[in-house]
Amino acid sequence: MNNLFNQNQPNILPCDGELYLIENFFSSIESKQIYTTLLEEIDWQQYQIKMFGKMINQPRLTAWYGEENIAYSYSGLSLNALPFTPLLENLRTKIEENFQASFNSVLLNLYRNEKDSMGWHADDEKELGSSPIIASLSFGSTRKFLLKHKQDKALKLGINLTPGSLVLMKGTMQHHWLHAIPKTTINCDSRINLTYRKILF
Ligand SMILES: O=C(O)CCC(=O)C(=O)O
Repeated sequence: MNNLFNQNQPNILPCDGELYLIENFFSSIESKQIYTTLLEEIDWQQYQIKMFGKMINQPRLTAWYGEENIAYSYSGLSLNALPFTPLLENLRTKIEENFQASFNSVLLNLYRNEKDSMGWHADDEKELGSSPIIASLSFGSTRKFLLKHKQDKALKLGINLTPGSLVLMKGTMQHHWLHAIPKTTINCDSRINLTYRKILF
């Protein structure tokens, strides 16, 4: 079994956690096929969240898939997982085989254009355990992934998430770093992101 960590994959974070970027985890042809299938067959939902006492649309569409009876709460939403589709299962297997990790669910985000975004947050929900491994795949348009250290405000990073790329977040990263996908002024088509996670209870 492959383990990409054994191939001297560099950690992009300077301290306090691990983040690995594997560009071309999927080829350009594979990425286009995966993107088209996900766009068509995923049950995309527009959820609302409460902000400053008002219900507003989340600035993206989302979906939640996983093994039976997996529920997940984030941003005040409580989601019950739909069963993995064959494609979601295949993507999971490919990541698990390459990293010797295991996942039981996936959160999908559809950023329809440059105005869609994800605010600053850490994936630190208690269901994920204290130092989760999260694998994040990107398809469609390239978007910027921003990172900032929670305590040391001078520590900031930005990486381009190109189609077919995989980001792996590990170790204490979620304790010390926030991440976000900001809106952009440059017009762009949609992007699909999948974050495979292991829900512990
Ligand atoms: O779209 C992305 O790359 C980020 C997704 C993310 O931060 C999340 O699902 O928690």
